[in-house]
Amino acid sequence: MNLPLSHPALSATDPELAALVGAEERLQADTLRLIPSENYVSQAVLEASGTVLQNKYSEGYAGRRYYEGQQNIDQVERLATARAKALFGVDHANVQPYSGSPANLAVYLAFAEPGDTVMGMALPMGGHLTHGWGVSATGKWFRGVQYGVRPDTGLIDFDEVRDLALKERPKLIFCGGTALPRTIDFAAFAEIARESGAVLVADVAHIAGLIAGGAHPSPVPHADVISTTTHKTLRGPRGAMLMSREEHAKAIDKAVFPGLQGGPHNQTTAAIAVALHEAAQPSFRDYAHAVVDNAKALAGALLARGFDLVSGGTDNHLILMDLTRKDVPGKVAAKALDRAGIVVNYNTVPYDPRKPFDPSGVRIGTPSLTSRGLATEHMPAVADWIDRGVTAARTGDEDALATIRAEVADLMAAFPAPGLSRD
Ligand code: DSN
Repeated sequence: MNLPLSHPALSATDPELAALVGAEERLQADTLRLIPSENYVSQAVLEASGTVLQNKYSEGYAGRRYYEGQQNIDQVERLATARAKALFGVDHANVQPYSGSPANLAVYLAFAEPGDTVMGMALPMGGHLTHGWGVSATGKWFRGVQYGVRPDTGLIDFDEVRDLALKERPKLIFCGGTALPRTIDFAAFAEIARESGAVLVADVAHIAGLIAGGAHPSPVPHADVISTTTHKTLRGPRGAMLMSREEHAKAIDKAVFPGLQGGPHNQTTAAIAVALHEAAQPSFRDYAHAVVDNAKALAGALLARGFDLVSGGTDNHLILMDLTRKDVPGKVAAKALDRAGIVVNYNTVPYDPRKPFDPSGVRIGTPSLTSRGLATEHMPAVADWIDRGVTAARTGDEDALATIRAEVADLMAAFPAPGLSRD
């Protein structure tokens, strides 16, 4: 590996900032990145997102802009849109949302009025802030009612979801979230949405790449609207997309622009187009399946080491560990693992008796390590480092953390990261 990478203009103009970029490149190369919502984009995606498309204002949509000079930008956006439609098999795609939260807010604008009831999974159960949780604008401006998972299984109780939907008659029902280790049953949600007269929104931000690669069932044709970020398992730039049936296309487009946003970030649209092209290749199917295989192998290795996993394991890219029985708070463990070169995030677990800023759990996932080529045979070593790191967190053994950090860097050096290696 050839780090730091050369950024000649940046280094000449702003060496202070260039040094920070170089340090981040080194960090991403040397560490085992296990945050399930992160990944490594390809060099092609990186290049597309750093182009002169940055310089252009393009309010409106292809062929219907408020600024001239769109000869190329229109084609870029049409390409991204066509690729999204083909990859996910949808009638309509809007690639302009700046990220996941604005994308979801656009859905509210398209289908609900302030004060309307909306339903989603509670944040501490694995949902997302924008699914009507109280501290979010979506919970302040709308009346959020929330479902969870069963305490005994860690799984969604569809009888509870149905009862709540029929009682509350929400305008929108969100399925999906940020800490869900199990397959989402889109058909079951669709039936409940139909019975209760709600618009079903599948927020597949975490699993979009798995869906594209055939490693998770698709929300098509069950969901009315599909919302996703583009930078998680889909391995694109930081951005988002909204997809739907034709009947909702106008409402969604109007909500994104002019309802909520100004000019689209054209350099991001270009990079989304590249990522969608990459995700349509046969090798991406292999990637998506390898992400799940790795997560299952890692879950098995953690269970063998006495870790409690919410729902008892995983069907996807994500594992939620409850460290209560390990006698280490999630935050203490996450910070110790960070010192050991293993990057995770602390997370609430369902029915967590601790506070969100100091919860009982740690959330991990396999998208990034799989992008580097690690396979199931490496998962026992990863589980072993996590186990030793959590033990060292409990005992305050900084030497043990330093030893793990060196071992991690050693393995990572053998698996160059996309976007960070120049051969
Ligand atoms: N921040 C994202 C995640 O980590 O899952 C959700 O918005």
